[in-house]
Amino acid sequence: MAKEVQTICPLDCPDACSLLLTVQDGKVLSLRGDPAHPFTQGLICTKMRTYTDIIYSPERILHPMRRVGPKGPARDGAPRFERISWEEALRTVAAKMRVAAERWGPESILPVSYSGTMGVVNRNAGQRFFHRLGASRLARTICVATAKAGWEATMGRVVGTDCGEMAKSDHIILWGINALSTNMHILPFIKTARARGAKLTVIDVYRTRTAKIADEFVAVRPGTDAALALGMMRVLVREGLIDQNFIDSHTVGFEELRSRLEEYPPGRVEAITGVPSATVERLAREYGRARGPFIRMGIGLSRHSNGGMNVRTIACLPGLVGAFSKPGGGIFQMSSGAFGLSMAPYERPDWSPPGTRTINIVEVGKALTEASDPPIKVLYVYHCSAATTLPDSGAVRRGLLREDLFTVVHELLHTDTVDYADIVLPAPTFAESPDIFTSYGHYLVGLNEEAIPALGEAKSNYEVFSLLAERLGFEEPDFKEDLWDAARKVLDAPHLAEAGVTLEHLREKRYLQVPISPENPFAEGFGTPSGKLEFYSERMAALGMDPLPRHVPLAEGPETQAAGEGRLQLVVPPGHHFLNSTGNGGARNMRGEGEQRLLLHPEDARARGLREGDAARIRSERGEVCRPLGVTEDVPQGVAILAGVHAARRSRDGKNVNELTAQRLTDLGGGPCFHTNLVEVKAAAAASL
Ligand SMILES: Nc1nc2c(c(=O)[nH]1)N[C@H]1C(S)=C(S)[C@@H](COP(=O)(O)OP(=O)(O)OC[C@H]3O[C@@H](n4cnc5c(=O)[nH]c(N)nc54)[C@H](O)[C@@H]3O)O[C@H]1N2
Ligand SMILES: Nc1nc2c(c(=O)[nH]1)N[C@H]1C(S)=C(S)[C@@H](COP(=O)(O)OP(=O)(O)OC[C@H]3O[C@@H](n4cnc5c(=O)[nH]c(N)nc54)[C@H](O)[C@@H]3O)O[C@H]1N2
Ligand SMILES: [Mo]
Repeated sequence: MAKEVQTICPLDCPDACSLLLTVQDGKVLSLRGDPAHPFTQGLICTKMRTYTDIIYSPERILHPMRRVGPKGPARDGAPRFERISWEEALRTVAAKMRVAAERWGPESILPVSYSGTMGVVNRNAGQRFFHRLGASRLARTICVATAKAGWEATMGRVVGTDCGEMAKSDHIILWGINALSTNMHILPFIKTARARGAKLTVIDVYRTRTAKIADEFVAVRPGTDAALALGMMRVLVREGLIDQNFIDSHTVGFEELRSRLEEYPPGRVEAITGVPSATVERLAREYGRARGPFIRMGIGLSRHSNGGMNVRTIACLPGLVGAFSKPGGGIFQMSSGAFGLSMAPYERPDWSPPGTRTINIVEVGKALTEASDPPIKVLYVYHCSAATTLPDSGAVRRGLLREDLFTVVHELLHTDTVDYADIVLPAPTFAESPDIFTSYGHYLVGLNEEAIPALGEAKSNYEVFSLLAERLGFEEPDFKEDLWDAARKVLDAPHLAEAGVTLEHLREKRYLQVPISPENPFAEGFGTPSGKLEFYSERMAALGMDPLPRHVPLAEGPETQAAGEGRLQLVVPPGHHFLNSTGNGGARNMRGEGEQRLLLHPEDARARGLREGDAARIRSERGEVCRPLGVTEDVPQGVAILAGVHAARRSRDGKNVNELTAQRLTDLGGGPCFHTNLVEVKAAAAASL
């Protein structure tokens, strides 16, 4: 008899859906959306609809293995791994860690993890283990750190108007977000608003799937959104389209901002952003006159060298028009700050010896190839395909090839990273492993219990660290707790208890809303030092940054190349059928995404003698890749697009897109600059593909 099991999607996506799995005889037959989930309402994305391909992928890692061949991708088809027992795997890993700690000090051990599972307990399962070990700490800044820091500068608390409020808006701006691919559950709200006459504007650097369904697409040059927002603000102020009452009572720094705005007349804004000055003016007027203006800001525009400033600047717009008090008006980027989970008692940062070094995940390439005091000797990678998703993957790969580096990879699937492992450990999918979940797109906490037994000998992150702790003789009772004990700790916070968000209640209901006012989470004030929305930020000044919003030229962009040099600005956004590099192991996702193509404007292709389907060589200061060309007017001149994180082993040239991206850090929060790249594009011999 088939039964349906309610679960939460583990993928790193703002929507954190509730999914119903049809299970029979310990096998997942299909997945569908849970119609009762208030935010996701039964809709399911293309990545999850086909997730049984991943659960039952021929590339699933089902047993612990050890490497028997050379490091790196297979060349001659010879087997490079042999099956071993869990006992042997754990003994080997523990022994390597012990020896490294003794000979080079525990900082020679580096954990690298990010977001294969968003389950709160499993995602953070290694924290207390590595802290107890005294290992190098990892700054997990690869995704939202810059957006968070930029948002905090203006708004304080990382929460926003509930996206459900969009349904009441009359003008929605999707700014730097391809929601149709990455946040599709907001589309029903937008549809409702449009049925009532609302306008949808999309601001992006190329015509995305989402831009194609909008009423208006505004193409902005990469990394120039702050200038666009400042230009809009100038129009709003000059034309009196502002809410002076809101400004007087809920913001600081308006007078300083007003003088700054004089530096951004429409002509200058057009020159920086490429947006015609008449469009800047009209967009500002539409925004200022809207009954309920709603901005959904994405994270894409934060992945630039000036990303923090971009986010901070756009976040000023609703402050000028008082959008928060207008029905359907407001702004949203992330909801993460609403959950207030109690992480420290679980993660035990107090166990990490004072002064322990921190390595930024953006700079893992550098750490593996350059760190010397001490060098990294043991690398433990879990739920992250470091060789594929981290920037400057050429440097990461060179590090992973080091013969004196011992690498453990705990994975579901045979990823690029597994190719470099000394020991491979099998992990379960979310269908096989319980956890609790928050979200960064809504305000619901969710819970998941196993729907099927683990395949093969898969063990969860949580289980593996408990076993390793035992092998290393860690006596603390924490390591003997079960997963639900850890979940209970994490949920132990007064505001959650007050709202009835407890483990017991979650086990019964499966998802629960955390307390927040959906219309205006800032009704009680902003979380800034002044308690107000800060146009002027003392905290930015203290960081040595401009306390006012401004446009900062990119570290690699039009301003940094000589006239006639002709390099293009490369942007590397997410793929529709992949979740970062997850999806490379799913047959239908692979088919849907197809081979990665370089997208160029017809003029840029012509100038290089390139036609549709030709092999193009794309070179940055970091490295080069070859891709077939797609010629399209969806991409503005001067811009190049390589969407999706296709695995190196799936690419004809054996390289992934992050060969081109840099380990450079953003202006705020120490995040990655995935989209700040100048590249040279040339015709290549067809055989290069
Ligand atoms: N299908 C799919 N869904 C995903 C993911 C995926 O890989 N695939 N990844 C998940 C993860 S981990 C995350 S963090 C989120 C990411 O979600 P977000 O970053 O919030 O959204 P994206 O849709 O990636 O939007 C990035 C958009 O920003 C644009 N962009 C780049 N630079 C600029 C700029 O300077 N200005 C403007 N205006 N736009 C710019 C890109 O072209 C792209 O369309 O999505 C999650 N959902
Ligand atoms: N070019 C380019 N690069 C990018 C991005 C981009 O848009 N363009 N996006 C960036 C962003 S926003 C992010 S968040 C990062 C994400 O980077 P990663 O954290 O590397 O994310 P994924 O590529 O999804 O890889 C996660 C891996 O975890 C495995 N996994 C899943 N569940 C489990 C589990 O329970 N246990 C274990 N041990 N393994 C598990 C999956 O099989 C998968 O291989 O990538 C970044 N890299
Ligand atoms: Mo992300």
